[in-house]
Amino acid sequence: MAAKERTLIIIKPDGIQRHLAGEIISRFEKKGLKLAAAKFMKIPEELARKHYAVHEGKPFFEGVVKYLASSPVLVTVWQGDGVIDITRKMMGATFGFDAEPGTIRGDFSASRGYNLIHGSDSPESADTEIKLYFKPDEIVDYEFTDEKWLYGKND
Ligand code: IDP
Ligand code: MG
Repeated sequence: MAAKERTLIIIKPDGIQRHLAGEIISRFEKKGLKLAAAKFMKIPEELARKHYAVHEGKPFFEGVVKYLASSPVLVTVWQGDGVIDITRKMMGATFGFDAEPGTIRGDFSASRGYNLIHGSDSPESADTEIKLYFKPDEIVDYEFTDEKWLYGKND
């Protein structure tokens, strides 16, 4: 897996309103993932439509667009080996009531749609989604001083 693998993670409106942004960010930090960009914003409906374009035509499409645009969110980019798979596992299954305990959704959501967090599901969608929110020069590339302790030498 490329070390420069990146993913788009959004703390959704319910995550901000329920005061869970710090908790969620903290989990990714403690895992050793690297924050590469962050933007606190209210997503315009037009952008929410683009964000969820793959779901256009599905019964929940209009609802999820309105939800994403309903209140401010924290849009972030995280970087690291396998970051897409790692963050998807840490998020848990889509519906809060299905998600395993120990995952973000499993620990904090009992809802279908209001599930606190968005995370890209493939390198292709990460690339498309990151470009919706960030210019290339807004994504910061840097080294952790404890990189060798986080990732080991023999991996
Ligand atoms: P994901 O967020 O786990 O990748 P997707 O299938 O990509 O799940 O769906 C995008 C978002 O749309 C979900 O996170 C959830 O907020 C919402 N959503 C998905 N399916 C439903 C549904 O059946 N009812 C209501 N909202 C839904
Ligand atoms: Mg998805």
